[in-house]
Amino acid sequence: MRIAILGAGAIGQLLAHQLADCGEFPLLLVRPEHTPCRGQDTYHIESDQQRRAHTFQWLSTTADNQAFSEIELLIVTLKAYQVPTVLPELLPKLPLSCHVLLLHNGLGSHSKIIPLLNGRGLSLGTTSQGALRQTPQQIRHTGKGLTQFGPIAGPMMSAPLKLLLLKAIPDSEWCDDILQALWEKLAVNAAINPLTAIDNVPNGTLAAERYQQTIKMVINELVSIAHLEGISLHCDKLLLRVNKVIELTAKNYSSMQQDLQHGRPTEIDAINGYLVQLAQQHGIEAPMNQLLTQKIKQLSHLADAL
Ligand code: KPL
Repeated sequence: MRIAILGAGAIGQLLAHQLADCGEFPLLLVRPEHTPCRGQDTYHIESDQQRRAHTFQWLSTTADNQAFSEIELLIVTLKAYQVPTVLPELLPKLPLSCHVLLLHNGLGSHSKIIPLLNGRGLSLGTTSQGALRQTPQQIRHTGKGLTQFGPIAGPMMSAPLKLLLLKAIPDSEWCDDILQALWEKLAVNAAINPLTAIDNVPNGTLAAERYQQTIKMVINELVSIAHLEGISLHCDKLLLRVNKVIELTAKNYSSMQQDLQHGRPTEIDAINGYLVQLAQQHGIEAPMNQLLTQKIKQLSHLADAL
């Protein structure tokens, strides 16, 4: 099987190692700034238990290469805001039989990709596995976590590809109703990510009583918007889930906290910003999600200005 990964950051590399552990070495698709346009490198992964290394071939996304026509599954681990700019240029190079899996925090990017699929199948997914990039080719696997994926448009992922992913990725599951699963994960990210980024604190700090009212407001707004989108969620269940993640990842810093601290763009538009956008479309208000979105944008602009 020929699998390619677009977005060889921490999560992309983690999946590459996990697939390689099952004997499937994915092709890494990288930005065109690399010269020459194809090559191979050894990538390292470490965790508390072990260190290991695998050699992966990589190919520039702008290369004119026969290798693209052999790709059966493209796993996209770009950030949500990169998907609509990077993927449309690559799609025409992929065979019509290629299946695409988008795996990122937040929701919404798929609606820009569906019209461009031209008959290709699309799945969506989310992972709570933790990984940190230490050098361009070295990552640390910082936490276990659930990975869920499932169909959203076009032909379904083939059974052999599905089985391979389920075998390679620990704690992974196939969800026929992936949108429901993604909304539940969106609730976790909408509550934890902006608050930890604004206050520059690890996830565990949000267990303090002073954050609970804000978290409740974020979740209540999300549940109302989800309802208008035909997704049924329950505030109490989501609050329990958010607080469980806060407890389990207490020492970790959220991805948005890290993005803001490193001066990188954040995923706010695909998380709380997406909720605000949907609320506007439905003619309702989402004041807490709007406030958090504005604060993150202000802090990002401040960081840009420095
Ligand atoms: O997914 C996460 C993130 O940081 O983006 C959580 C679950 C909040 C863990 O930090």
